[in-house]
Amino acid sequence: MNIKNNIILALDVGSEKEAIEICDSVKNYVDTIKIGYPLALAEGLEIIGKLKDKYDFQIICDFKVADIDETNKKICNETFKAGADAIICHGFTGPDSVQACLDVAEEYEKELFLLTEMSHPGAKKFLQKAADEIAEMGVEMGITNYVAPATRLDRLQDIRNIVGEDAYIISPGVGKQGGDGEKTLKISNAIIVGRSIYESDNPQQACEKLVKQ
Ligand code: OMP
Repeated sequence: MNIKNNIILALDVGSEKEAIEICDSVKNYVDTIKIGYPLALAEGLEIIGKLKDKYDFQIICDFKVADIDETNKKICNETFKAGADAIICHGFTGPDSVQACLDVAEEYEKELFLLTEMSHPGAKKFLQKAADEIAEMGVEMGITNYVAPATRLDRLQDIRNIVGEDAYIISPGVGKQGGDGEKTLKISNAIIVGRSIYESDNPQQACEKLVKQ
């Protein structure tokens, strides 16, 4: 994926109105938006098409798909049918579940991001122990896009070492979760930023700061 300024806006707002306000103010800085459950549950999957039509953004759907293969297929199918350019799936569910997502992404000629280790403190309890193996599984499956944390640069580097320099890593956790954008971008290809932009009194300035770092 080619992402403007290497910044993905996590648009975790609760209504179309708020989404439009933020998108209007940052559209010169970002061209890739991540939509997750908050906005999709509030406004329905139609929000994907609406934002794509209005702004020509690339849309990554963060549904952290984590079910059995047959259900994952259905989730991915609905998401790509609604116009998403990419979907994020969990890796802890194992290869059959992830392969189902990969198959549907390929069918639509869209992209899949495999989530390895999460960025929040709770990820240390269970997920961190499996994260290297999840990344290794991704490599074995031929996956080239990954999500890995900006909040633990040592772990981000470990995951980079496993997936290789040619893989595309996007990293959440910059700003409100404590991660540093500049340091993260030395290892990752793009950062995912939500609240530091959409909760800011001046979202444009928040983007400018991230671009200049
Ligand atoms: P802020 O913390 O507000 O910048 O938002 C971070 C965004 O990244 C949210 O949409 C989270 O759901 C998402 N995220 C994480 O914060 N940590 C992860 O490990 C994975 C994700 C994600 O998959 O995008």
